[in-house]
Amino acid sequence: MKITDIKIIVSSPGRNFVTVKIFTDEGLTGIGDATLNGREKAVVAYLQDHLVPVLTGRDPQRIEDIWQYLYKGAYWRRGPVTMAAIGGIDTALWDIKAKAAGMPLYQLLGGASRERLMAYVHAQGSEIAQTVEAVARRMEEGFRAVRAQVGIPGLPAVYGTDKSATNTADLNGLPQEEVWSTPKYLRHVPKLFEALRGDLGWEVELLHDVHHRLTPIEAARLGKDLEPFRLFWLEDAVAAEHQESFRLIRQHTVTPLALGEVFNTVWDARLLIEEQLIDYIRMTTVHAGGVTPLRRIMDLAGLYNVRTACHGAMDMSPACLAANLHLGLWAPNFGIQEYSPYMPETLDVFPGAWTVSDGHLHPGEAHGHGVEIDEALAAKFPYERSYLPVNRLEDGTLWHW
Ligand code: GCO
Ligand code: MG
Repeated sequence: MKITDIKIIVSSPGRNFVTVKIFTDEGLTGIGDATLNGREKAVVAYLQDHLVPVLTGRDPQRIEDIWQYLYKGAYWRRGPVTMAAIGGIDTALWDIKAKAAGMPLYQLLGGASRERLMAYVHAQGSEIAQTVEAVARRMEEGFRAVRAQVGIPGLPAVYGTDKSATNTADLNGLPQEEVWSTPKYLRHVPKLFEALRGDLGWEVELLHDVHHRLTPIEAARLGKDLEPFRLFWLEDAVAAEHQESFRLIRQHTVTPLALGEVFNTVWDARLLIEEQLIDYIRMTTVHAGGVTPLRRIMDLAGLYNVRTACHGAMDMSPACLAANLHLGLWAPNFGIQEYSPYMPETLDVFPGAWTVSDGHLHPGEAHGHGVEIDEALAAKFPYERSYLPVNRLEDGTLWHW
């Protein structure tokens, strides 16, 4: 088999997606997600200028060699742009290999380790009562695990509490600016979880995303304050450049910790995994550089009691979610899968075999990863420039978003 053509498709059915589509001389095609939210065009250039030219004519079945060629062979390794580009190619190659084998991808990985994958969804409100109501609605929809975020008194909408606060541009087409106060946040969040447990009880798994904003000692304090409410996890408690920070946090709290959505290689997570400083690794197919490396990372994590929890926000396309679901169905150490329901136009452009029911996901039995792209429809949704917001403290200091 030979790669005859590779198309890089940029479309915006509800939000921007970069999709790699690989064509072969045997008529099989495969797709992979290469979306890097707010930096889409950089990945497109990396793919078009540097990867497509070296892949045409190669045997698409030699996935490992191609991955090594793109990673080691580039000399300049790692980084979100590089790894998202490689991730798009690698996912499309696994799609083709599984189609050629006549089986769903999870079978090729070693078969199912479970019947279905527990999902968690988001619930938010600007006030505690609203978030409690939103979590209750999610429970009624059948979800067993819900991430709860709440607005902070005295601050405008913060991360995770207002739909308009993600991936938009201000009136001048520039990133929106948010305002942050750690003391106000730390005072308020435990009250949310107290209310949630008081009103909704103990059956539901509750999660919370700090979105990188605390220092290690602040994160340790929050973890302690939340202990009575038995969270499923506390996510991205600090900016993770210092993996060592988690030694301190870990010593002080038994609240489980999740991390890794911004990681792009195993080297970002090695110490965290080997020292068992986290409970869940949140790396996802596209940003980890594809199925090839993520499978290895999941296996390494399994050796150290760390479970999987692939990042599944809606800014990664259904092709990424599908690959995550195949990996999750196989992984002996699967933990949970984030699920952020897609907009209808996204699902029209990316029809797929995966299903969601009763709070659980399944990748389906279609050959490959089971998601395709409707190219004609995709062409009707052209790219729209957008940014993730930036964040400042009340005195104007730039902070982690
Ligand atoms: C999550 C994430 C997202 C990210 C987004 C950035 O837990 O799902 O934190 O909300 O902010 O994916 O592009
Ligand atoms: Mg997150």
